Amino acid sequence: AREHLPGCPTWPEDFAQRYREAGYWRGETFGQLLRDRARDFGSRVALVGGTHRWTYAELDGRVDRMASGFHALGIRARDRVVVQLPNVPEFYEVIFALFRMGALPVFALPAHRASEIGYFCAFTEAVAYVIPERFGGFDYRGLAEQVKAATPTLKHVLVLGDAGAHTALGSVPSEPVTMEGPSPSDVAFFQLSGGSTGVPKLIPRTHDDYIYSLRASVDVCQFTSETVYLCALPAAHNFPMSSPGVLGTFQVGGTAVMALNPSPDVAFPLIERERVTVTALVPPLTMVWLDSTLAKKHDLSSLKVLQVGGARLSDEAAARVRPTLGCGLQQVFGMAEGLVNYTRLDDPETLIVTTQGRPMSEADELRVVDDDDVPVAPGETGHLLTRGPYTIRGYYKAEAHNTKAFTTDGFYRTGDLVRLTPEGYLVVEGRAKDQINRGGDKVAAEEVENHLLAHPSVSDVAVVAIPDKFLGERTCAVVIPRGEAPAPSALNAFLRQRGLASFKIPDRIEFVAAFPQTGVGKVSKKALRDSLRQSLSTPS
Ligand code: J2J
Repeated sequence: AREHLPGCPTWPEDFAQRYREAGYWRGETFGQLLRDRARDFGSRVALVGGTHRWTYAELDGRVDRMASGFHALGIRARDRVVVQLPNVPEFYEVIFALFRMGALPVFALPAHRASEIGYFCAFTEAVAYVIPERFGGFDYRGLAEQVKAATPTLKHVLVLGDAGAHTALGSVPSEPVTMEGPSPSDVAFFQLSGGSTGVPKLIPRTHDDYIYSLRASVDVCQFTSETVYLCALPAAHNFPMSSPGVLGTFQVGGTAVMALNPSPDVAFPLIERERVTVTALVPPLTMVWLDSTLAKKHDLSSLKVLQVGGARLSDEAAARVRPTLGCGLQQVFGMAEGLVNYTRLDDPETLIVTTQGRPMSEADELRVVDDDDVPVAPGETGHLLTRGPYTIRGYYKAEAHNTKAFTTDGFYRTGDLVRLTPEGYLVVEGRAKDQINRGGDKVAAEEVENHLLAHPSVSDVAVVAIPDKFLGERTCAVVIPRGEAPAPSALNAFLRQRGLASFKIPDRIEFVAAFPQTGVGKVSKKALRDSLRQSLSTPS
């Protein structure tokens, strides 16, 4: 066996062997997967978006050409490439080209800015960075300029659209080259962790493990070559990529449709025109779709299933999906680190409406434990730990953190507080990790705190969640000022100037003289959340 990429923890050999023998890991790679679909479904439409409509054969050919171009630029197997593209078909052209070469995409979100991108490029020693010319009113070429100047390893900025001073994506003339390609057990890409630490953690996923997660997903979700999947959430996110998402759609030879924007005015016409059968949303978007008057103006009758996940969906909103949109609901509780739970399509309505599903694979091992890692009584709420054939054994180059995030026997500490129903379904009751789930967008408290601590008027700060009707949670930064309290708007401007993604900018800033303490003299975020909840709900 060849050496694993340094810094990527992997499964112990006895587990790997077991997962292969059981047929979970079948020795496939993404490059070959697309080649096989092009052979079996060549003339069927694989990908629709913008003005493009690519069959499997066309996509396969485009991917080869893009890979040759990358090769001509000097990009090689195992090189890291930060990919930050919106929901365009080229997203999949780029990442399959990298997969085929064995180069490793790092999936950035369109919302990321200099702080996050600079970190990804530096930490992974990326050789290239792929951006759109502009998206959502933001010009990514300036950001790339800034990041390139700060990152010595970064040789290429590849731009979809007008490249300006950079290189246009797909513009590099090249001869077809034969490349050896990666091994199935190699890392295929890096997903991003929602995180709870000062800097985002990178998640190494292998061809073997991720392709297994696709197979298990399409099985549970009953995707077939007739499936038309609408990618409405950001394409780089693990949910629309793999649960079963666009890659699951490719796994079975179906059609994926890219929506540049998840709002009803963009998504509903696409559903009508392309006869979309299934899509995935986070809870706040689900509410927007449920409340949209446009639902009556478009023929949404092709839509059979709406998947909702990323954050807790209220039972009330869940119960409205079928009557309002005329389609089934599937709750999805997943994580980029691995484990994905689904309610099943034929489950009784009460399970679908009130639980977040059960593991998709019989090989998923789950433990629900107390603070001392002792299993709780059945039905009690506890910390969810998990291990299995598609759940990572450690983050990239994060040895110290990995000893805390994983048990010694390899279980991932999800940081979620769950309860198991008598049927064996999971209900997400809360969170133990220091993170705010802003309607599916994950904000690591410590990351925002560290940025705020750099401001001269901030003596100390704690970022916590406050309840919100629409997003479920919003962020509140509680600040102990140094001297006179600065204007909240000045602090937010400071964060933007430091290049923080806008979903991490605090929704609210409160000033206090001191923090409530725990018994051991640490800030008690629980007490802080409780007192905020009280003060925000009492009119002053
Ligand atoms: C409550 N909390 C949830 C849910 C995720 C499919 C679906 C979602 C993700 C995802 C994903 C939740 N109810 N239904 O990768 O493949 C919270 C939990 C979890 C964290 C993971 C997928 N669904 N969550 O959201 O890596 O706290 O993945 O640990 O972004 O989101 O976040 P992320």
